[in-house]
Amino acid sequence: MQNEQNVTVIGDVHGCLPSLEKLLKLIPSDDRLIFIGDIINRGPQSLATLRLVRSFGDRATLILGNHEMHLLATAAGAGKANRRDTIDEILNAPDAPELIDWVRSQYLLYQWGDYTFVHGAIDPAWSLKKAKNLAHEVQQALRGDDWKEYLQEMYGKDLWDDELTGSARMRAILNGFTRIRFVDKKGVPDYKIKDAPGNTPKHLMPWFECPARKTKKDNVVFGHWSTLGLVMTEHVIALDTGCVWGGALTAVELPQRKVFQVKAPQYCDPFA
Ligand SMILES: [Mn+2]
Repeated sequence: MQNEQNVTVIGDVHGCLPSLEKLLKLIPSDDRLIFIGDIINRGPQSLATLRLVRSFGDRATLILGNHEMHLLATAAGAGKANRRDTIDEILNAPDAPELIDWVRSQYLLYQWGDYTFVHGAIDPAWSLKKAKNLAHEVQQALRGDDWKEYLQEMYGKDLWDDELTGSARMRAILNGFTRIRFVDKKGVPDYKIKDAPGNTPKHLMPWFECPARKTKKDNVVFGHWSTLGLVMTEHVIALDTGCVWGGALTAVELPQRKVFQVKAPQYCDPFA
């Protein structure tokens, strides 16, 4: 049985507040909200977007995307500034400490009914049970007093291995949830390629099409991959439709899979 209340999952907002406000008008007001991550950065109103999502209190849950992790690492003094970052307004805000504390209390993996929500992927090598344990491990570290220390070496292309410890283990877990797009037939990620499927080397496939993937019978919802567009198959929902790039902001109401979508103005040029 599903929970009685519906849940609406919302794609990558990237600080596009007007599009989010328009979308929210379409969503039933008693739905719970799950933001699939990357609510901030790149777009024009990251601070106001973060404040709005936090103001929903128990109604909203945030899945941590690579841009939320980048915010946390930067707040921890370990961030590598990117010329397209628009997160300074958050870090300089009077309520920055509360906003950062709220972000680090959120989830790499969240479950509702038969659905599992992650920002980018579940590493094909992980069973659902293992993924839950690994997400929990990082979430506990982010919620702890030593979270800034924990994030000091967050950036790197580490691949998962059961033997990993320390910062390489943290990086491989974060990559497995927030950065994977393409993998080979054994499920090993390739972090270099970000295109839509079709322009990619023949030995690579989208992670969710990998025959070796251990979660292929689980229902997984994710964002992160704007060039993929809206995907809905028996077990997979992908809903980053590139609002910051001038695409659309998409939400899907569960369990009935009703789609809400608003066309979005372009704030970022993907080729700039
Ligand atoms: Mn992302």
